[in-house]
Amino acid sequence: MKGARAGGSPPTAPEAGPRITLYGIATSRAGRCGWAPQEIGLPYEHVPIHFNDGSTRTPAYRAINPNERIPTLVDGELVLFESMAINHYLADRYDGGLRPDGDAANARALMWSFWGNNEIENLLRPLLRNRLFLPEPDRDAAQGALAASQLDKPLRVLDDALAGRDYLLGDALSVADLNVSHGMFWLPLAGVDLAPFPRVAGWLARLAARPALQKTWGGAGPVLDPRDLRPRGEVDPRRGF
Ligand SMILES: N[C@@H](CCC(=O)N[C@@H](CS)C(=O)NCC(=O)O)C(=O)O
Repeated sequence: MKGARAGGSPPTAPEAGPRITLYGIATSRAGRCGWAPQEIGLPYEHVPIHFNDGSTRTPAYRAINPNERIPTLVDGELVLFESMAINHYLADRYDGGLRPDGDAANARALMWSFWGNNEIENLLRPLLRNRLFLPEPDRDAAQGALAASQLDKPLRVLDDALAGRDYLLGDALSVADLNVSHGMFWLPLAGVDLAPFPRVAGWLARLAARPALQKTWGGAGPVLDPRDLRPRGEVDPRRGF
């Protein structure tokens, strides 16, 4: 049986209105957590707070996310931060086709999520800050170029992993695809040429065409919000996207 849950209780959809609340704008890492319930068909309340306008620094928000970062997901008594962990929870609890099929597949999905965090997102941060998210005078071109060149290796790994398959775990979409791909839709906007990685480009195009993702973007791709761009001096360099 695909994706039977070890814990036993059947996945349930809320009966009266959404019981899930997701904090964070869609073009941040919160976007991957909005994408998951859209795929699942799970209603949720969206509180689109931004990471750059002080909304993450209020006492009320700190009480649910002491990191002062987005996203945070609240499902009844459960409060979670870390976007990829949130998506694994949603897949496990509500499935909707995102739950990996069995222990080995689940382990591979977790492997890809940890990999995405360590090998891709750690590089996306300097890349996107210095090519998109900082105002032009504040960008460090050398840092952006270094991050772009360091992406070659993980992009090669991903391209090879996608040989003969449409999605990371095989023929079917899973939470692993949402987690690894989400920040990567910015790559072409940040000047990263995906032509040497045609399977990655095809996989991203396949995912970008999904109505569930387009709903979270509110269009065909991610769009910068003016609040994303804040001058040096106004932003703690350790914080932000
Ligand atoms: N690993 C965390 C990273 C969360 C994170 O850094 N979010 C950014 C927005 S994409 C943020 O809230 N930054 C605000 C800040 O650092 O002050 C996750 O995946 O949820």
